[in-house]
Amino acid sequence: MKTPLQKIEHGYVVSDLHMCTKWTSVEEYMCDIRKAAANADFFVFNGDIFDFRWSTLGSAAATAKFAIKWFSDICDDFPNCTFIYILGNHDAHKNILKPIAQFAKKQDNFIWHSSFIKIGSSLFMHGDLIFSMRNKSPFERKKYKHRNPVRSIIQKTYHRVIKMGAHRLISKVHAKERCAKYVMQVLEKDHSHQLKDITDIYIGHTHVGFSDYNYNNYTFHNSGSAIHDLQCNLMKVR
Ligand SMILES: [Mn+2]
Repeated sequence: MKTPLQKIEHGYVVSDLHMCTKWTSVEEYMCDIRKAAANADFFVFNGDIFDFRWSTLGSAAATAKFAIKWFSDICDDFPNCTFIYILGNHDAHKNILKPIAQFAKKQDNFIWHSSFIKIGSSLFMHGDLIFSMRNKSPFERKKYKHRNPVRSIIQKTYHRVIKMGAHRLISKVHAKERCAKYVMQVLEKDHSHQLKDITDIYIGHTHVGFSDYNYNNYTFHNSGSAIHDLQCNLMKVR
């Protein structure tokens, strides 16, 4: 029987690594991620860690296989750290569900959830379920992608657009004030019971990193993104 998270003193969070894409800059951050994991009780990977839509691996199955291998390696390298994987819109794919559930069963220091986790007084969620109007509850992921990655020729075009700075431009729209205000509105509207004893809310998804932003008696944090030209915000959990 798994007994995760007995110690929650030292934790870290990161999100939006968008691994498997042409535009991930994850390699720049791996050294810091591993250093943090070496001294952590837990490490939250808060969604869009792998990118099934823009994967260069040719298929959803190959991308899922990569994901399991990646978590398997890091879990084995740091057995004293519990790794927590929350899905985002780019890794909520049908192909990952069965393998990740099987992996969690056999790996003692790994847990996952489709949409959120609470650790102490902190709430972690990727953020896509909050920003999606179609979704009823940000605490319950109902839909999963099923398609294979887009074709290589389209990826090349999209890569060119990213290189031109489109992502930085989109980032400006998601200023921290706006982001916190919107998240708060959604969570307090129908889900205020989920906020009991919560002081800190950690999200990703908008790709704009910020820490310690106080709004409405809560403290908001966003872990940014490891995409070229953007800043990945690896954070220590308060
Ligand atoms: Mn996302």
